[in-house]
Amino acid sequence: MYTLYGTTGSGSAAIEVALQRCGAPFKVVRASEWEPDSALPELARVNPLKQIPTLVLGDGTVVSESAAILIHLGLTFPSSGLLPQDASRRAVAMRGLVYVAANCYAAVSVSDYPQRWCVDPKKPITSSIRTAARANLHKAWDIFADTFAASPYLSGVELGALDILAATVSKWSGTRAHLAKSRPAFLATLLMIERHPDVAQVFARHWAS
Ligand SMILES: N[C@@H](CCC(=O)N[C@@H](CS)C(=O)NCC(=O)O)C(=O)O
Repeated sequence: MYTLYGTTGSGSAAIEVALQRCGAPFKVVRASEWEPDSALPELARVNPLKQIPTLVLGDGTVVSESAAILIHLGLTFPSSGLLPQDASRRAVAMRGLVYVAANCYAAVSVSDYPQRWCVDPKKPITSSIRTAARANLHKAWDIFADTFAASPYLSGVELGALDILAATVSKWSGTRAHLAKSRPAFLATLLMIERHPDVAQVFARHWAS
């Protein structure tokens, strides 16, 4: 039994989709830095960064960092299709996962918490940092779209971890609106990923309209 720390509308959605693709039993513990009534102290004990998603394995091992969690699940459940079997394709998928985590997720975090990135957080400074973070984020997605080919999924013929993470992280900070103008074909790929039944079911809970 896995324990997943997360909450609605967060990156834990990606791990829920992945765990379901693996057929692995899990429970979700609602926790997030922005919900004081959640299991935040428990999350802080397992991940001092207090970030979600954080996954605790059956033996108590803690895995945080979305790319690491998805790679771990893909390697543990090879028949899930989370990672391609072919070594070169798998290397590209892992490159993509780390790319999204390092460049896109990180820029979302700066945009969400600009006050962490200046010693004297005043409104004009924080809003200037947020604007720059979003510009960097959108550029990182444009480069992602130009670098990672979809056929039809980013992971190949079937849905994989890279699709799930890209569809999740592109939900935030104006990314989809930007891609609608800059990379409409890539946005169509993200929307196709979202229509996959395993993704649609989880996303409907996380992003109820
Ligand atoms: N590097 C982490 C980033 C995770 C992250 O920033 N998660 C957000 C929620 S979607 C969070 O917990 N933010 C709270 C904080 O940074 O204090 C990953 O790739 O999983």
